[in-house]
Amino acid sequence: QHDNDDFIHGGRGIRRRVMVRREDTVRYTADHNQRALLVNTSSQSLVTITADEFRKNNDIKSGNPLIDEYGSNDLHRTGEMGRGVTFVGTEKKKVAEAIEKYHLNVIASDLIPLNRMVPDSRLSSCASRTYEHDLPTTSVIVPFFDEWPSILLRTVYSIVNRTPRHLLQEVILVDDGSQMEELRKPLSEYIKNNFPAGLVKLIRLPVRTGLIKARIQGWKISQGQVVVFFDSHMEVNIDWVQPLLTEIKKNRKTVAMGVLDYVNSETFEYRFNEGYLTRYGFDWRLVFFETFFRQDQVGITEDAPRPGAVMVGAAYAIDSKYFGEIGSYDEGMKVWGGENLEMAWRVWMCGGRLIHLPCSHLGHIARTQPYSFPGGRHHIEVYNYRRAVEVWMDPQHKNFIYDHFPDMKTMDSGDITERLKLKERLHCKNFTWYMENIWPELAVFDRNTFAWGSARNLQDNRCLDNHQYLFQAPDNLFAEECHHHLASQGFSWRQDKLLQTSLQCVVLKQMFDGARPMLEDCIIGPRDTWLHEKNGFIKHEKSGLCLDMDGSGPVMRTCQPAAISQKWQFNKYNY
Ligand code: UD2
Ligand code: MN
Repeated sequence: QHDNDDFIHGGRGIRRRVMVRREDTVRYTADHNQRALLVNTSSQSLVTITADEFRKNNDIKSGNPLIDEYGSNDLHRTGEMGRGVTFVGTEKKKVAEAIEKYHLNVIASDLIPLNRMVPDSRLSSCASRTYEHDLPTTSVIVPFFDEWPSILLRTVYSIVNRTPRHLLQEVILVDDGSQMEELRKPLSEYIKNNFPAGLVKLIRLPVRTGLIKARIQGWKISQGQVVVFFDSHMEVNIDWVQPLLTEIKKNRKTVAMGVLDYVNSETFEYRFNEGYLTRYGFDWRLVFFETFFRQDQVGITEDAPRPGAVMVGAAYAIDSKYFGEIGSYDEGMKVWGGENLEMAWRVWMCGGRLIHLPCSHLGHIARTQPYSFPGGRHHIEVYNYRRAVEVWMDPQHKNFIYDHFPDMKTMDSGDITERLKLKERLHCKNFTWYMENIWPELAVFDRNTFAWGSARNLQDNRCLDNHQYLFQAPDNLFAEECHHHLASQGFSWRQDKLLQTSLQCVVLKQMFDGARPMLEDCIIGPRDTWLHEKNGFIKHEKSGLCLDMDGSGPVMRTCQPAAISQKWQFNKYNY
């Protein structure tokens, strides 16, 4: 009964969402591009209306007046309350063309009020929270490149209408050298005619510099005590800013993140995961993904702040002066990508904190990038990643990264001496500290381990493989021809006797001859321990069964000392 519409697209381009599973809570699957999709979402119902009805309801041309913070009182308008729109008949073809061209449905956007209200997506306990009146003033900085006008303006309306006016210093739109004709003159005129004088500012950069530099330009002219960075296709929820500002007021060295909801790129339906909060993680491929919070990270109440490991990129607030002190962004990074990892590592390692605020919600349209990446997307991403990796990681971690990006090790990624000086000046901790304290979920293959690298079966010569968590059967442990790349074949036999691959541990759910070993998060609960004899057995300690191999892959068998199929060799031994 679920068609694709019931899925939420991960949509950070090629950076797939993979995940660490929490049993039976949220189920994940993947689309044909191996992009991970999240199932079990709550959804507002879609409205299907005809083209004529669309036109009748379309109030965009009459201009939307500013309204109070709870949105329009006409809840029947097209797309009101975060409802999506779908198309019938001849409209469908036009819509398909628009999506092809803009990677999202600009026709739908034009039909939905700029000032629509969205459903309250917060935990129910958030609704009754009250916040101090006296909080830091805020500048919201929105860089954009060729963003469709109604989408950009809906972002602005939502900020203006749903941020307490005494806290909103300004909204700064930074046009990063857009080429789109539709964004020229009408935009500045629209702003002048529709928003309170001086509240919404527009600066235009003469050439495209990428979102990282564009954010810095916006920050430089901002006057608020706090800055918040936005994408140009977002819609904020009720009381989104107060939780962030409250935490910054308590501790100025705070990066405060809201929870991202999803605005569907084809229907513009506003969706959210009821009661489910997302944390973010990364692995040695620098794939950025959604995961869950550990039990020890959940506060006294469910809606209390929770520590984060890395950040999604936009939708966070930071004290403006502190942003400068910790080195804003690496201005050597180009276009898009990597700055979110770099900033999170830096903030944690240099004495700050990165937290999630469950009561701050913001909707974001996920879509693939509609713009070009000079030199190619892969090149830009690897370039930015290399800058971050070279500055912040220790040699041992860098090697895990290079193992996945062979072109990165020798590539020229510009001068990083200023960033290294910054690290020195701020007396930052090292990456080993970060891994042990902030992101222990990810295996540091060669730390506190007896054996690591690939694990090869001496009989059939295949290696244990995690399939890079590509969701075919996410819990399974596989065997594949050995290529020894850590991302899929990196396994460690740890000093605490756990058998771990990148993000998970090998466990046995049932203990009988013929049982299949599985992968599960290491960090939750007591995990199975294993014994290993150099170039010999890998034995499940509790059951006494030995890891063997058959046609379908790894399997548990009664130990037989003579069986070659029960002999395993790691490619690196520390003893
Ligand atoms: C995610 C983040 C984004 C940023 C990015 C990695 C969220 C919701 N989004 O990207 O904030 O951290 O990962 O870098 O966390 N833009 C420019 N100039 C350019 C390219 C983009 O101004 O040359 C603008 C663009 O119009 C948009 C913003 O930068 O408003 C982010 O770009 P995106 O929406 O394509 O990135 P997204 O959501 O995949
Ligand atoms: Mn975006």
